[in-house]
Amino acid sequence: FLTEPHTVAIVGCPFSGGQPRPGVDKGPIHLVNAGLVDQLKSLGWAVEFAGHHLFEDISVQGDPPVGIVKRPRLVSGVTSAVSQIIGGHAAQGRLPLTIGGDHSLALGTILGTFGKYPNACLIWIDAHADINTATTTDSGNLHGMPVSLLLGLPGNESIEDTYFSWLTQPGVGITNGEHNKPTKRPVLTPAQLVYIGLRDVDAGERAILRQNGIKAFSMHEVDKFGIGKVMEMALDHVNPNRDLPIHLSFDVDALDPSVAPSTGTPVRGGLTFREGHYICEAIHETGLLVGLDIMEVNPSLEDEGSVQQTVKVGCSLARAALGETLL
Ligand code: 4U7
Ligand code: MN
Ligand code: MN
Ligand code: MN
Repeated sequence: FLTEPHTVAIVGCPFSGGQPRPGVDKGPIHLVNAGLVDQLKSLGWAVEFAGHHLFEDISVQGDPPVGIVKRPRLVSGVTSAVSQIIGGHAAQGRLPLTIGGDHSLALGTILGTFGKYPNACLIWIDAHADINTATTTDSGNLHGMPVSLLLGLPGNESIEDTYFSWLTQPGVGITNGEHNKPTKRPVLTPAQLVYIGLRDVDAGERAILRQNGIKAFSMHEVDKFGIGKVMEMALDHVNPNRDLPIHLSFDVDALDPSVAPSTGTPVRGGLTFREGHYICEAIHETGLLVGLDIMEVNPSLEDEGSVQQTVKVGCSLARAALGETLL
């Protein structure tokens, strides 16, 4: 990993199957219609965008819930397709920018980039930890569960083997003792992950974060230390020598609802406009960004003005992560 890619591939994923509210599948269309392609070109990037991925071939028939986990077959089908698309861009040296769509899509985006960059780190910006398992989830919505599946945490047995067996990396020196067969390993380890922006973490998720020693900077730490120091500490944790590739997964609900109102699960007390942009700018400054997600823009929620505001913020976060500066 030496060269920064100079082509960004915009991967539009109009998908809402990881949660119940219609409209989040219209997010990517709005972001592109707002001029995202030309905005990134103006920053000096070659931009590849070949239309949105409709995932029409993925079966929706016969997709019963597993326990309360909803639409496992659909989410699995779409996100495994996403992982192939993202993996292809990464393999070609392009920087994939996935625009969602709900955050279950990160199952695919992160496997995609970590397939090419297995030692990368994941910076997850969100009001939520999205680390419920099939056992801890109260909603059954897979957009609240991608991180637990990526980490291969216990509690997902009921869906893992049937639906998410593809969500692994080839094993490296790990063998299954009894048969001495190479086995698969999770996409991610807890040490490769850091959160910023959390403020709505379920009890089961808190236990998971604690038990796995996962580093998280909640809004409390953002208030206490300021976003500059928090970014430094976050990078020190997952990227101490500033030499590892970075995947940034940004859920717009990390921002305060006054900044990004049109999203499915808004939570008050979030990041300011500048705090959100500072995170993206600081990651750009590392020169290590290899994958970017802008997720959970839902243009069917709130009034037209709020929608425009949220869509514009989504575009400007992407621009900040891809090098837009203030001076
Ligand atoms: B998002 C929740 F219970 N934790 O599991 C759940 F609060 O991608 C919310 O961050 C998940 O928007 C939010 O359903 C998922 C809930
Ligand atoms: Mn969220
Ligand atoms: Mn999320
Ligand atoms: Mn949300």
